[in-house]
Amino acid sequence: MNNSPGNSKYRKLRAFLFDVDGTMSDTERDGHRVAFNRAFDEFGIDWHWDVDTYGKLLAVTGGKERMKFYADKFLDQDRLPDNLETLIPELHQAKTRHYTELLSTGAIPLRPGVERLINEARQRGFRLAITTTTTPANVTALLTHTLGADAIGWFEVIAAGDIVPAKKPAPDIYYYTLTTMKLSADECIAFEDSANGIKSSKGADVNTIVTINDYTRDDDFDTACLVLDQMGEPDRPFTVIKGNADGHTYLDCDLVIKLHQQYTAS
Ligand code: XBP
Ligand code: MG
Repeated sequence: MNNSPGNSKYRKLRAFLFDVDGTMSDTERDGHRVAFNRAFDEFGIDWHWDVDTYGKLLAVTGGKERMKFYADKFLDQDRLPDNLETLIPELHQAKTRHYTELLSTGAIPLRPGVERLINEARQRGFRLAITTTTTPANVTALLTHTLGADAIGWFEVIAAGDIVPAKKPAPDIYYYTLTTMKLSADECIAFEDSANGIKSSKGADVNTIVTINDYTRDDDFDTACLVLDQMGEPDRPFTVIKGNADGHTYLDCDLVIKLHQQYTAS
């Protein structure tokens, strides 16, 4: 089956693969960062990640990996807690608790256009998946508190956290998703917000649409199909940062299909 009847050079687009942090929602600065700091306070550890420091720490994906990176690269090695190896998973558990509590207050909404695009994709029969580095409980909390209790069931695969050993920028989380859905890369499109995200998706050959945020606006998105400031709404047009939106002012399924055709044409 092809998107254009009688034209065999196009693969049919079947699935939308969504990154979570930064793409579906601006979770990093006012969500994850705050939750890390609350966990440090709870454990009586004198670490504090301000907004700028956290931007540097985002070079490493995964909360446990990020704390290890901070301890290795940002701290005086003579002042590290002795029990760092066991402390990090404990801190991370506390951080996940603080993060999900924060989401349950409704403090962190979805980004513009995300809910609209998901609804349209569902109506038009596209298959959906989540491909993220964050902990599964965080995905459940975000989807539940923004889209409702049923939303987790809209996604055929929730590929998250430690489900693959090598996190983004490694392509493993995308390979896992494609294998589980029994789809090839050219039947999918990914939505990402960061250089680590697009390295991962494109590493698995999945074409990718990027919506930037304050932490990622200077990242390298050379391989993206389209780079936008946000997905946009009918009354809130996006700004195109790179690529051709073909006259569209917000990201809908027709634009996603066009980009997919353009980028998978042989
Ligand atoms: C998300 C991440 C995660 C979160 C923290 O990246 O890097 O580490 O910041 O989540 P992406 P955990 O958007 O590319 O998936 O603390 O649950 O690991
Ligand atoms: Mg992201």
